[in-house]
Parts: sequence; structure tokens; C-alpha cells
Amino acid sequence: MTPTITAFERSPDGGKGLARDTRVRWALEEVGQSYGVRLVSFQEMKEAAHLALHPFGQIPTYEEDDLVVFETGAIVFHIAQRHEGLLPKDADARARAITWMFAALNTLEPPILDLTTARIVEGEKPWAQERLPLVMDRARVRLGQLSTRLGNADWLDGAFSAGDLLMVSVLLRFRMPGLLDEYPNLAAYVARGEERPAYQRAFAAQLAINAPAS
Ligand code: GTB
Repeated sequence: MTPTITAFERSPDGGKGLARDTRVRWALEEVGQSYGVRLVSFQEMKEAAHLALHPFGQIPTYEEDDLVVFETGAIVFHIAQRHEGLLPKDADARARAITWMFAALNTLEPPILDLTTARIVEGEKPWAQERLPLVMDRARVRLGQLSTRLGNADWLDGAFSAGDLLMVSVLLRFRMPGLLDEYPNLAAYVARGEERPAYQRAFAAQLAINAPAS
């Protein structure tokens, strides 16, 4: 059965592709799997029908026959296991690619979430300007370490994998606060991800829903 994912009825980013359904769309596009999308409002996300799919009332979710998966890491992993193209066949290379999936979500994503909170949610607090540089510097530590590991390579471990898909998706969020450009090899890595035809299709699909009316 064609899987169905959920996405924001209208993403707060106005189509920049930063909401997490873009990663799932990208994975589906990489493996050539068509999919349907059910759009949900913020209110619908907190209602019983959606909470039955996603206990935390968020997007994205993934439904395929009787299976429901939530959490983008789990969804991308599921897609990568069911289809060829996102994880290497060699067992050790596969384990390393999966390691990069976890590194993207567990090591790189938390500092960008902290930074988003510090800039947007706490931005007006009297102590915000004192805290922000500390949060920025913690993000720089992780970006610097990743930059060193990537070096001049195109992808994190040989061929493009689900690890790169999630890492590029996470790194995209460092662009707006201006941190990504401090690491030219990471900026080039993200650009390589964005150039992939599958990413372009995923981006265009979310933009078609979220672009502000002109
Ligand atoms: N750990 C979960 C996962 O990886 O799937 C996190 C899911 C999540 O945070 N979903 C967000 C959500 O549903 C949307 S993506 N939020 C609504 C809520 O919690 O009530 C996060 C997001 C939202 C908006 C932007 N933006 O506008 O730039 C970027 C990212």
C-alpha cells in the first residue's frame, strides 16, 4: 500500500523545508516510493485521532497498511530497511551509516534545538543576550568536530546514506543563525545534499503546500 505521512497544514517556516516532514519526503523520494500526505492543523495534532498515531501530538507520522511509525529517525530507518538505496548492504558499512543517523539526531540536533529555543522562545527574556553566545558556542563545538571528521569527503562514510540524509537535514537548521557558513566544508556538504534530485522533489512538494500566497 502507498504510505501516508502527515505534515503541517501550514508550516511556520513558510516553505523553507525545515519542518521534519521534509526528511521523510526526501527518504521516500530517494528510494522511489510514492506517498500520500495528510495535512494537519496544530489543533488537529492534539486531538484523539492524531494522538492515536503520535502520542506526542506532532508531525510527521508514517502509515503503511496497519503499521504506524512516528519519530523521523524511526521513519527514515524503516524506509531505508524496506527499500534499497539508503543503507549499504555490507553489514559493517550499514552499522556505520546507522551510527551517523543517530549522531545526527542525538548529537547534532540537540544544540540546534537549544539555539532555536534561545533565539526565538527566550529571545525577549532579560537574560537572553547573556545566554545566547554560550548556546552558540556549544553548537560550534559540535559543528567543528563534525567538520573535522568530514574533511574533504563528499559524504560521511563512503556513498550517500540515510546518515547523510538526516545529517544534512539537521545541518540545514544551522544556516539561519549564520553558523553553517563558518564551516565551508559543512556548507558544501549541505549544498550537495540539496542538489540531489530527490531532495529537490521533496522540497518542491512541501513548498507547494506552504509557500505564502502572493
Ligand atoms: N523527535 C520528533 C521527530 O524527529 O519526529 C520531533 C517532531 C517534531 O518536533 N515535530 C514538530 C511538531 O509537530 C514539527 S517539525 N511540532 C508541533 C508541536 O510539537 O506541537 C519541527 C519544526 C517546526 C517548525 C520549523 N520551522 O518553522 O522552521 C522547523 C521545525
